[in-house]
Amino acid sequence: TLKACLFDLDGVIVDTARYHFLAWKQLAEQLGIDFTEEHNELLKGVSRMRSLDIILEIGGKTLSEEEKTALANKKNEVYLEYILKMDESEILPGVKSFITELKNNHIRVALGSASKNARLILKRLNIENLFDAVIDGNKVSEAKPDPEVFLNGAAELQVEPEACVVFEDAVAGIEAAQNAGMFCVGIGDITILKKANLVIPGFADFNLEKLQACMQEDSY
Ligand code: G16
Ligand code: MG
Repeated sequence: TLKACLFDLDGVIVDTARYHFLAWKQLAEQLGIDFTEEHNELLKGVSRMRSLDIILEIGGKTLSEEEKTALANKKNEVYLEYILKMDESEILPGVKSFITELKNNHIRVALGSASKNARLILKRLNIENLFDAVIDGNKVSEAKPDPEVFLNGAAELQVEPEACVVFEDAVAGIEAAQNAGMFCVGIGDITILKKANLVIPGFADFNLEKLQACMQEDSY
């Protein structure tokens, strides 16, 4: 039976990918690297340092660790300027009422994000109090598709992985959920997220009853 739901942040609760893109784009331009929205897809769900490595690979540049740390910090400062302007209106449609429905049904809720800024974003969206646990980029060492982030979430909630459902928009995140032995709901395009147990375009037309019906049907 379902006891807990674990949510990815970017692409599931809020669309911060746009702000990551604008901040990386600004940095790439300063480095003389042409960074496009198509390239940005490669960064989804990936850590900050790995994102920088991908951009440097695109531009064919090699830098020292010190230089990379300075650039990653610089990008984050620009990103934070966007984040600090966010408010509740940026929560994606239906997700807040779905989480509220889970809480009303005594299902525990956690965040499982690669972002080190996750708590700040939850605060800006005024939904930090909805989460029983927050596992973010400060708490994990292994990036998705490693299951660490979701296994830590289950452990903090004191729920066995088999009783957890993960909501993810990135392929690496879906793989992480599967590596953790959890039922996974993909948020987005079914042709990209085909490995998920269930794929929905968003939470607008979704509820707990539908989730439970799909979990029963699934051979999982
Ligand atoms: C998010 C984004 C990634 C970003 C990562 C790290 O992950 O999808 O693009 O690189 O966080 O973010 P930060 O630089 O804020 O630590 P998720 O797991 O929430 O989708
Ligand atoms: Mg995501």
